[in-house]
Amino acid sequence: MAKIIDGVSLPDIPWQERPAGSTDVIWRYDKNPIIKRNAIPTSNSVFNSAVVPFDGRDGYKFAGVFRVDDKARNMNLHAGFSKDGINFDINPARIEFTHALPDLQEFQYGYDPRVTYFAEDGRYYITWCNAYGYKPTIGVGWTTDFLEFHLSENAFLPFNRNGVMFPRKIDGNYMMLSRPSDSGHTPFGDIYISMSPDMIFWGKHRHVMAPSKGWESTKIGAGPIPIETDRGWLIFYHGVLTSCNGFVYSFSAALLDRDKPWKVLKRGETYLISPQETYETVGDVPNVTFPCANLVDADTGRIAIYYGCADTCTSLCFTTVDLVLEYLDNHSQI
Ligand code: BMA
Repeated sequence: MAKIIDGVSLPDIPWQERPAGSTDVIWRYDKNPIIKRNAIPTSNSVFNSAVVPFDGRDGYKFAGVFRVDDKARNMNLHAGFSKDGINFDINPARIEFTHALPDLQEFQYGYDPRVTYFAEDGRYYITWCNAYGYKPTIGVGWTTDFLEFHLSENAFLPFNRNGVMFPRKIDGNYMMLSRPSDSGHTPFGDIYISMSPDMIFWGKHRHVMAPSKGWESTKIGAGPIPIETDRGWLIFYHGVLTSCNGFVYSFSAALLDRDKPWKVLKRGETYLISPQETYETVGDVPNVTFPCANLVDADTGRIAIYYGCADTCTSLCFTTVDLVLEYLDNHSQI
């Protein structure tokens, strides 16, 4: 098995064996979706959300930040907790960020959160698509307990989306993937990486990957927090194809260099999950599978991936570190 660097034993993450006879690299949980659109009374939809292991109070083992669009169709972030990583208690009230920094703007809207645990300072950093003057960029905040949330400065200028932090500093810098975009639904988009010495000032931007072909020919964006292995950073990323019926969001995997993660070592030739089940093809935005979080058990290499479906609900799928690396070894486009 590939070695997972700084991995944690997580025997209790959600898991199902690959169905007998299947050769899929990633397979779906058979009771998807795990979070329905009406999970709280005010929700229109709950999707594109981030879950992390959380050794918390009341027997909870997982916490998360959830994208909840309400029935007025405001996009908000809510905290939630779970004992099994499948059934979640989502707070009915949205996260209210406290902030001590001068001149920070009030929260306007937020969507597509990612959460990164940083062992170095014990903080869970949250990055999300944050409105700045009602224009999307990458917002940054942190918490230690999922009760009190602190707002920091936005990482970038508008327009930007899909901000995904690495779980440790590299060469003394915090690292974040992002996807510069436009004010609309963005018919283009490459993944870049930026560095910061202090989580305030971001620079040393490097290009990581451009859209490629077929399933990822329109735009790509980082997904869950990168998984560090002895072979490189394993990432899942979404790719978008423009069909005659609109965008189609699928996802695959890539391997980035451990020391210079803007260098792509391997990149999947095909999607590993595309919208095929009804809960993925039918919803507020049809044909979207959008991964935002992964849980990894360092002992077995099992990975549970949380992904949003059709901008409506949230689902789970499974793979292992070795299966994804084997796929990338045999089916890399570079
Ligand atoms: C993107 C974001 C995602 C969404 C996707 C498909 O621009 O808004 O949250 O899942 O479009 O609608």
